[in-house]
Amino acid sequence: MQEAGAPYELSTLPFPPREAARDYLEVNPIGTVPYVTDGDVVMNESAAVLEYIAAKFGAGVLGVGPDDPAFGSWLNWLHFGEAALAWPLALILRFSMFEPEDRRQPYVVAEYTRFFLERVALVDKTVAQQEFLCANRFTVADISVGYALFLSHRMGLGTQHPPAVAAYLKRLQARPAFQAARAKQRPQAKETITS
Ligand SMILES: N[C@@H](CCC(=O)N[C@@H](CS)C(=O)NCC(=O)O)C(=O)O
Repeated sequence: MQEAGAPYELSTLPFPPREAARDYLEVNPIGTVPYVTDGDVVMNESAAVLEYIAAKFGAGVLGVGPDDPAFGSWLNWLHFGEAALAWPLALILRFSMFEPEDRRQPYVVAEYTRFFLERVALVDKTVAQQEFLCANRFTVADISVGYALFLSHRMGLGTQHPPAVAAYLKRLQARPAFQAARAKQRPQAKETITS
């Protein structure tokens, strides 16, 4: 929404909400984030939310249309971020940090770290040759993949990002909309963590 220059309201939650914010289950029974509403529309799949925002608020510049030769590549990267990159990170986080110590699983963490980094190598090949993932411009596919890279960086995996990926993530983080989104999250995140 920041990239689209559209207004939005943000609420952050302690994680995982199914344990730390039980009331949230009344809103989203599966307890996951993100959870997005727009009037009567309710969505909880990240790639679908990005496609929705691009189509509805992106004024044609955040998405790629079916007549564009980059359409297939755009859809692929848009889904790659969530369907290939983000879920191994969720497993790593869960079994290295969120489970009680006696249920942590170093083998799962090591295996899915390897798995994640193999997939990052595919991003590396692409961003070593071009500024953005597809269409020669920034799109919501860069948000999808960029989010997973950003999360992995925050988890301490940034030192294992190949150089072109590290440079790509830096480019994304320098974007004014990224900076503005972070500034909006920060005060709420502080409150959530200390409460
Ligand atoms: N496929 C969903 C995944 C949503 C999801 O599982 N989110 C994780 C965080 S990455 C979550 O909320 N987990 C909470 C839990 O495991 O209870 C998406 O596209 O966003």
